[in-house]
Amino acid sequence: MPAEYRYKIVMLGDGAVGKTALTTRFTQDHFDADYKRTIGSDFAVKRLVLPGRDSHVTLQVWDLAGQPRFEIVRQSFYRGARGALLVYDVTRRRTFLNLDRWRKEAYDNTGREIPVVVVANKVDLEENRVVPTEMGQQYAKSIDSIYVESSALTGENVERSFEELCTIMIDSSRGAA
Ligand code: G3D
Ligand code: MG
Repeated sequence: MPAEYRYKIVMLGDGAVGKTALTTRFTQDHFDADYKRTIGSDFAVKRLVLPGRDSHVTLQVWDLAGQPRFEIVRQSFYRGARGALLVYDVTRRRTFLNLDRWRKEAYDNTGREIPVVVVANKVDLEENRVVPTEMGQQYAKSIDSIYVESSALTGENVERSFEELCTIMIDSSRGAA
């Protein structure tokens, strides 16, 4: 019998880095350029089978619009979160530099360090790229995390980002048990 897991995860990162596009691509397997700006917070559910792990995971993926005005929205967003995709846009340096702010916000709201995967999104825009691979890799390593390059537009590595996070969450919950 495969092991069954159920996790809530949150999408973190600056506005327009592709959090909603990645969530949509992952949960509905398509890229919707007209997907409405996230209002408040919202979640989608996806069930996945982890390759080589004999594990089934039901993921509740929470997506938030920027910095919500209401503290209550932020509290319910982070409540019970077990992991996060820390997303930046490889064509905008500031979104990379702000990753630590998002980690701090997650820490302040969950009271602990949750497992994260660093996601360098929009790698299809190679000609506009300003954050090189090595920089992202180095950052991920410095926070003891995993680095993935993705494109919500082409679908490249979208599923993998979520799968890597699931693997880390499973391992850390085993470690805690
Ligand atoms: P957010 O949820 O983090 O705020 P969105 O970001 O998912 O709303 O994406 C912001 C914009 O970037 C959207 O464009 C979206 O289509 C685009 N985008 C997201 N991911 C990718 C990607 O991997 N490659 C490219 N080329 N574009 C991407 P619009 O024009 O609708 O604002
Ligand atoms: Mg969004």
